[in-house]
Amino acid sequence: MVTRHAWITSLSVLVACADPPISFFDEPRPCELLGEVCPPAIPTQLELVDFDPDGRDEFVILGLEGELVVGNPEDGEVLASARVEVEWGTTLSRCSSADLVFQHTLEQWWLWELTDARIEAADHGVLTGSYACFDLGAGADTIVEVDADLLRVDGVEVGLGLVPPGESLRGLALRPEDESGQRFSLFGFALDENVRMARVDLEAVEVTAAQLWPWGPTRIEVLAVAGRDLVVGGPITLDSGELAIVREIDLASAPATWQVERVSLPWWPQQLVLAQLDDDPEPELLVAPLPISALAIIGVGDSASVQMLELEFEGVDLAAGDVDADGLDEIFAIDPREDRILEVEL
Ligand SMILES: [Ca+2]
Ligand SMILES: [Ca+2]
Ligand SMILES: [Ca+2]
Repeated sequence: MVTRHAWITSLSVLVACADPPISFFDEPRPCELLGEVCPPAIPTQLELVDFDPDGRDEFVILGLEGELVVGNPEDGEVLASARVEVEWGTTLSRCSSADLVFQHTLEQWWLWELTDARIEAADHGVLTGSYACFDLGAGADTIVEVDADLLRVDGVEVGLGLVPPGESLRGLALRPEDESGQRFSLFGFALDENVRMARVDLEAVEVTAAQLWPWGPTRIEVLAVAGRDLVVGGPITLDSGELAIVREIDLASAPATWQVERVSLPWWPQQLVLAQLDDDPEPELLVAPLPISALAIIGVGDSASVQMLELEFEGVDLAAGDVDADGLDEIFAIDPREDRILEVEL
């Protein structure tokens, strides 16, 4: 508690002197992150990135008061921190690159570069549609924006032909189709909760296939690309949910083809994280309800295998990363009752 009190005191001083929205601490500050109350005082978002590129992932924590902190999961040392703008609904997500995180509020977005012991704003803009950062296939992250039915990438604008006037695509996910960074499949959903798919060629400035897949009667909570597959999940009844694994998606053929495998769950899937938990190079899906009181580990392979876990705490914001450089990911969540980060023991 002494540590926490000291942190809050120094933070208040910092706020008073700082030029918002960004400020930095001069020196790393020791603190127990795992199992102890730690900075930020009230963590709300968690990601893992390899901040000092040694193969071990570090914690990136966003606090309720706008503290963005990189911490060492082993000893809790704070490696870098910045003050950022937050409001209700602010999210933080990891980009494909090892040292980038994407943050947005309801009105603005930032791309943060975590490098050279610093947190720096790499890009920044006003939020007008749906945004996310993706590796389009060329090995570098790009901000992809969908505003109404228009896709914008690096100054190129392409009409998608996916959503009715006045609507926009939500839950963006993307699958590169080659290594050019120019051709990819784009997935999302609109107000009617049907999955939209499009094959985009930035070089030709064209969409060669725009498809709709009727997901089901209830709303979509999670949507992500896992390897070559699309994963969609949401509630089915008041106390059950479903995950659909959409395989062999071929948007280049006419008509486009795909296959759907459905996995039933005893709760609504509201958190979806990709992780590497075994020797099989295919990613595993970590799926959880909110609060995170249970976890389904789903191997997508040729057919889905499901392992169900009950957790001893109710967490928020599931995240995974390899903190000990053994090639396998560890699983973490924020424990909001104790304002700490806990590891999910498998
Ligand atoms: Ca590292
Ligand atoms: Ca695997
Ligand atoms: Ca590991």
